[in-house]
Amino acid sequence: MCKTVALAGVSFLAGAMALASAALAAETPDLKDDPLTSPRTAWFREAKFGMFIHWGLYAVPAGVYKGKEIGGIGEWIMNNAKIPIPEYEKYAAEFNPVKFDAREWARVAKAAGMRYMVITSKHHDGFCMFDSKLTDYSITKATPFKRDPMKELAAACKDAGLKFCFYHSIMDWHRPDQNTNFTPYHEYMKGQLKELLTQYGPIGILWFDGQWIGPWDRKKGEDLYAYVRGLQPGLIVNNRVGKSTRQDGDYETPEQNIPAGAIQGRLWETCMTLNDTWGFKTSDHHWKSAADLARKLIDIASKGGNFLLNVGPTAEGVIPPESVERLAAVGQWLKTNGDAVYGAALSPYRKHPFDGRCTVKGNTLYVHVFKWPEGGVNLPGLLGEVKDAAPLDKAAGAVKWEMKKEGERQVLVLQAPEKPDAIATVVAVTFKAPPALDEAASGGLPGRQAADGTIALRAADAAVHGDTAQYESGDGKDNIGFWTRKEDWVSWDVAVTKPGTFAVEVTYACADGTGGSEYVVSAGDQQVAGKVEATGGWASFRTDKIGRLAIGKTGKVAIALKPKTKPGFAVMNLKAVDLKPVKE
Ligand code: FHN
Repeated sequence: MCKTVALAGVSFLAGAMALASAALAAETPDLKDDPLTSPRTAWFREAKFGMFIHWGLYAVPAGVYKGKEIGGIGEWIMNNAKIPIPEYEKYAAEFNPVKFDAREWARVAKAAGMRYMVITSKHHDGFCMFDSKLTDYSITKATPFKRDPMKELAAACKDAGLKFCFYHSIMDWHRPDQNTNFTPYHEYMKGQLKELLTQYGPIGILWFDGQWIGPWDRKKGEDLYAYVRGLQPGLIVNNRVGKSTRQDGDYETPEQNIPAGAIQGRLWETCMTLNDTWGFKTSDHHWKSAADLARKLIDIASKGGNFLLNVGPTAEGVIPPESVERLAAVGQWLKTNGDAVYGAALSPYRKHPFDGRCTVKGNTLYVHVFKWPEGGVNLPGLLGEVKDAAPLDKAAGAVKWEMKKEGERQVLVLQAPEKPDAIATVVAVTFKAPPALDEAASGGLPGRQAADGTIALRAADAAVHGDTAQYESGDGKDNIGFWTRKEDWVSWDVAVTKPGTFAVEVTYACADGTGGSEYVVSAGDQQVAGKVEATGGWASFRTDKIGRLAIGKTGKVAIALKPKTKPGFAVMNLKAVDLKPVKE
């Protein structure tokens, strides 16, 4: 009896341990999985398009304080208007979003063709848009609304088939103690993240922000990454969990701009406003058009990225109608053409030889034509045999196509259909095998040599190598910036048709006190050295003639700019490298 019991006991114990270890295994995340290929990120790589929502107390002032319009983005009003904490807290008593309807917000996202929703659980102002046991500074305890909108949105997204995700700010203006003794705030933040990751169901992404504060560092970011993944192993975490370098988190987060091309070795997602502010401002009517938004999505997809497009709901809980209208139009286009975006891979062209973009899926090259030129679209350098070419939108009519020989290379010519799409006509070109490109023959290299022999290399076309340097645009910026590591460098592949000797000119900006970095510009085994001088500001550009380079052959040549030293905070803001032929 005893033996049986013993045996039974042993098998019971073994069973329990097996269950426990299975549970533990489920709870022990694989922190080393590669985000580029892990099953954990498959939904993100398929989704391509998500809704960002900035919603909080800042929607009450909506950009106005004491009767004055406050400049800057709406959710920064506490900082920009220098509103003292006790003063700002008073907005909570006015925050009663009686028109909030979680299902309507999920419907708007779905109708836009969005596949996930990232909403501010807590922005920099520290106000919690969820029910927390760790503070009374929350929507459930400090406002007449009392409900937990995050609970309602989690349910609505589940029913709508949208991934529900949180934005969470590390910086917290309601906790100024974080700047003097970070520990108590650190525990508070981790406690709230535990609430968010254990009380709202499966969470797709934790979108950190406000990581730039002094007390935060990459080690804390690594620990926090492991902590939140331990709570939900399937979670995706952005690079702002650390210090937003390419070593932090699972993916890059370019903001308000679209990189020149794919970010080598990393998933990435551009976040962008629909007007100019993340949080609602009554005065901001600078809405992007539906066509512009859809083309941005296409551009991003052609470079292998995701698009996180923001709405800023009002204090009543309403998504501005101008946003709803534009999102619906983008969704309408995606209804017909979504196959060319969702789960599509990046274009074989780094520089497209027509006004449009390409994406790829299996044996199909999707050609997204924004504007049809006279004579049709020419796609040089494609390899392989075309089986068919037809618009995804059957109502557009047929597309005549022809694969021509042009010297050594093939050129696919697509003629416009009868009814091209105002946003983009997508032509599905089916090959017998996955589409491939002879880049040198395609004319689709980032760097090109002009008829006069000049080689003009722009920041927007550079391949960026390293952890922090990145292309930045908007507000007068069009340069490689955030260049805080001398190990980071940039390059361009150029199709050289006219070899020779070139004068090298470098256009850059550098704030006072941060000059002095030495660098080399190389082409093949040739190189010429330069030194960064302070120019008076990160947007005050100057051009240095740094010497001469010889390029002795035709074909694809890699031209690189590599720092050698970095005495200051950053190397430079690089706008361009120009190689001008020298008459020997
Ligand atoms: O300061 C925030 C800003 O308010 C907004 O949340 C954006 C969205 O990515 N992130 C920070 C600025 O980089």
